[in-house]
Amino acid sequence: MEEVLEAAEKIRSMEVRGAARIARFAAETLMKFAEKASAEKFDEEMRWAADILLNTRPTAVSLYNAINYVMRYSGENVEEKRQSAIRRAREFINWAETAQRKIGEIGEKRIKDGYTVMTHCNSSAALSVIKKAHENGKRVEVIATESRPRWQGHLTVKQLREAGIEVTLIVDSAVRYFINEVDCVVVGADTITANGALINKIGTSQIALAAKEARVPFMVAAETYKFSPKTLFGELVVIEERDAREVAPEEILKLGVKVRNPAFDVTPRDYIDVIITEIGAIPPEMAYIVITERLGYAGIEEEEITLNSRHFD
Ligand code: RUB
Repeated sequence: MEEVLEAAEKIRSMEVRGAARIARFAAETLMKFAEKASAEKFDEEMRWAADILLNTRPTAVSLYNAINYVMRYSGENVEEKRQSAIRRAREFINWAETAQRKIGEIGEKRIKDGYTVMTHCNSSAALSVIKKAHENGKRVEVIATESRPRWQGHLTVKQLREAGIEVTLIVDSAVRYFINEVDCVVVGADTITANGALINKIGTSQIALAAKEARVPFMVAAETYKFSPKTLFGELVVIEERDAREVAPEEILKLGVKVRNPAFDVTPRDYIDVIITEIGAIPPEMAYIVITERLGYAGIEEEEITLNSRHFD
């Protein structure tokens, strides 16, 4: 139980961050927990662990989808259930890894030799696209935003340099200044709603706006487990607001200044040219179909969207 609490703290404190990594980490944590959970109260203990993990960060639906996938374990007795949960966790991790590779292969076709690509925050799916283009011998340069207040852009520039890719770091507010030097934008996703809107790191929607004005294609790299079943029934995605101290020092806070620190924002589908998923490059208008057909939520009632319901078949 201690390990689940520690894992939850790692997600909350952002030691483990990024929608894909959070999802895989939650599946791994549940897998290890399932190995040790008691025979007497297996279901109860698994639900406890799932709840703890779920209540860490509210915005990325990947966390919900990963936990839901594992919690659909089944079996005639506890040992069968245990093995089923372990197997399902492995399946999810495998899905996540395969999807990211596939996204790279599909997305790289949109990047031509000599392109300058802008990216925001630190998305493993977006970087998979850029790195694949580079691996395939295309000359690619990247303009990466700092992504304040948590500086995920620093991770991005390090990872790109490790891959041997040319990169320029800019402040978030310089996006419009540089947008005319850019051939396309590639960002990741925390959640994609049923109507094709993107929820991603704060600042993403401003980049989309600048890109549209400059007629620069705006691409999203997102595994299908980033699509949100709950939004089928009109549920709004909760945007996480983090501690004011991430943004302002104590000397400012003590003046009584109100500080808001939303971690994500919403980009409407009209600003998105294409979503690169592991099942293909799709228009945002297809989000509903991805949720119903690919994730298996067709014909499901709102009250059935709970952790233990039967999805993903
Ligand atoms: C991370 C973020 C990333 C998406 C996609 O936010 O917004 O763009 O999660 O990343 P945070 P990936 O740092 O607050 O978790 O493609 O790796 O899933």
